[in-house]
Amino acid sequence: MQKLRQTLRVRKERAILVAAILRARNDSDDLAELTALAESAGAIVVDRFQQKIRTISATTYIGKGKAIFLDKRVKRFKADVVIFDNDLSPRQIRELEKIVKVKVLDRGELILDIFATRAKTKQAKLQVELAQLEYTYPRLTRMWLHLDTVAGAGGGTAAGAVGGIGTRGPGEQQLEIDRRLVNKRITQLKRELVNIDKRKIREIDGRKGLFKICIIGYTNAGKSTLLNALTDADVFVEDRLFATLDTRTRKWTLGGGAEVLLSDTVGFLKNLPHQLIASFKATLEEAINADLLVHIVDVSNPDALNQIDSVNNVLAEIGCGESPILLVLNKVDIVRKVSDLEMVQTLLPDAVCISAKTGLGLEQLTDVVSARYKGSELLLRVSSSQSDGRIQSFLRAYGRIVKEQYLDGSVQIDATLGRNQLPGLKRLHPEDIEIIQT
Ligand SMILES: Nc1nc2c(ncn2[C@@H]2O[C@H](COP(=O)(O)OP(=O)(O)OP(=O)(O)O)[C@@H](O)[C@H]2O)c(=O)[nH]1
Ligand SMILES: [Mg+2]
Repeated sequence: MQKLRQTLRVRKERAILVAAILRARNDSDDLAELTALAESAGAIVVDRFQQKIRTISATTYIGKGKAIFLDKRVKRFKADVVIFDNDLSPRQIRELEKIVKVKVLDRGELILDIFATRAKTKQAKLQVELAQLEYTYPRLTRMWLHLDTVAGAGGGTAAGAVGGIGTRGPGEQQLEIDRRLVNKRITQLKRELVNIDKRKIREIDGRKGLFKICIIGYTNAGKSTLLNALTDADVFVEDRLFATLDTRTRKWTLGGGAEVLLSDTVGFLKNLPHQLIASFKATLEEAINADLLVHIVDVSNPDALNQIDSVNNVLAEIGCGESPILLVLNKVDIVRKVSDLEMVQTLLPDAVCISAKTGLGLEQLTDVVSARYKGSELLLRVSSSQSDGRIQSFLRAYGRIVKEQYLDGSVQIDATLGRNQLPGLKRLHPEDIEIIQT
C-alpha cells in the first residue's frame, strides 16, 4: 500500500475538503479557494466542511474524535483523498492516514501538484521539481513506517489504485530512491536554476534603458487577459488557478511614441509553500527588476482585500516590498454589489477600475501608467540650432510644445515634458535647457 503516499495526485479522485478553524479566531474562510484548487488539480469534490477546533492537536491536527468523524464521511462518500486547507506536519498526516485509511494531503502539497501539471518550460519544470523534492520528499520518507499498516485502504475505487495529486513531478519511483540521490538531485537542480537565473539577469540587463512594467496579482485575477488586451500577445487565459507559470514579456505602446515592456507572470496565492516561492525566484526576476508593478485585483471576488494582503506578503518575501505599485481593480463588469465595489474604492482611492475582458477603463489605465512612466510634468525652455529638427520631434512626441521662437539660426522652445524623459532630451545635446517650472 505504498501507493497511498507514493502518488499524491488527486486527478479524478473523489476528494473530501476540510478546513480546520480555531474556535477562538473568527476565520471566515469558506472553502471556496480550496475547492477551486482541488478542481484545478482535477479532483472531484464529493464533500467539504469546516471543522471548528479548540486547539491544534500535534498528532491529528483536528483531534482524534473529529478524525473518526472524518473517517465516517470518507466511507460514506467513498472518498479517495482528504485535502486539508491547513498546513499539516508529516506526523499529523501519518496519524490521520492511519485513521481514515486514505491519502491525506495538505494545502501546500495540493498547490505543488497543480504547479507540477502546469509546468511547461524547462525552467518551470526544474523549479517545481526542486520545490517538490524539498517540500514533499521529507514527508514521503517519513511515511515508510506506517504505509504497511494502512495497506489495503483506498483500493475501493479505481482512481485510488491508479494514484492522484502530489507527485506528478519527481514521480512514482520517489520512495525507492535513496535519500542521498535526492540530495544530489537537489544540488544539481539548484545549480541548473542558478545558471538559468544568470541568463535571465543578462536578458534583463540587455533591456536596460527601457521602462519595465510587470503585472502581478493573485492567481486568476486576470493578469494574462490584461497583457493580451494591452498588447498583441497571445497568452493562455483560462478560468483555472495558475494558468500561467512562466513570465512573458511584450512591447506596449503607450501612445506619443512611448514604448515600454510589459510582463505577465505566475499568480500569487495566500500561504504559498515557502519552497515554491524560493524556487520560483528566477521566474519572478521580471517583477523584482520592474520599474513599476501593476497589481491587478479581482474585485468581483468577496475575498479581494485579503488577496491584496497575500500578494503584498509575497512581494515582501521576494524583496519587492518597496517597489512602486499601481493598484488596478479588475472584473468590474461582474461585480455583484455596487456597494462592495464602492467600499473597496473608498479604502483604495488611487486604484484604477477596469475590465480587462470588456476593455472598460483601459484608456484610463494607459493614461495613468503613461503619467507614471513620464514622471511629474516640467515646463522647460530649450534652445537648439534651427537645423536640428530632432529636438522638436522629441518634444512633440513625448511632451507638448507651448511656444516656439526663432532667433538668428537658433530656436527657443517652451515645452512641457515628464521628468523621466529629461535624460532622453539631454542625449540629443540641445544648446541649453532651463527648467522654468516644476
Ligand atoms: N468577467 C470578467 N472576466 C475576466 C476579466 N479579466 C479576466 N477574466 C477571466 O478570469 C479568468 C482568469 O483570467 P487570466 O487572465 O487567466 O488570469 P491570470 O491572473 O493570468 O491567472 P493565472 O495565470 O492562473 O494566475 C479567465 O476566465 C478570464 O476570462 C474581466 O475583466 N471580467
Ligand atoms: Mg495567467
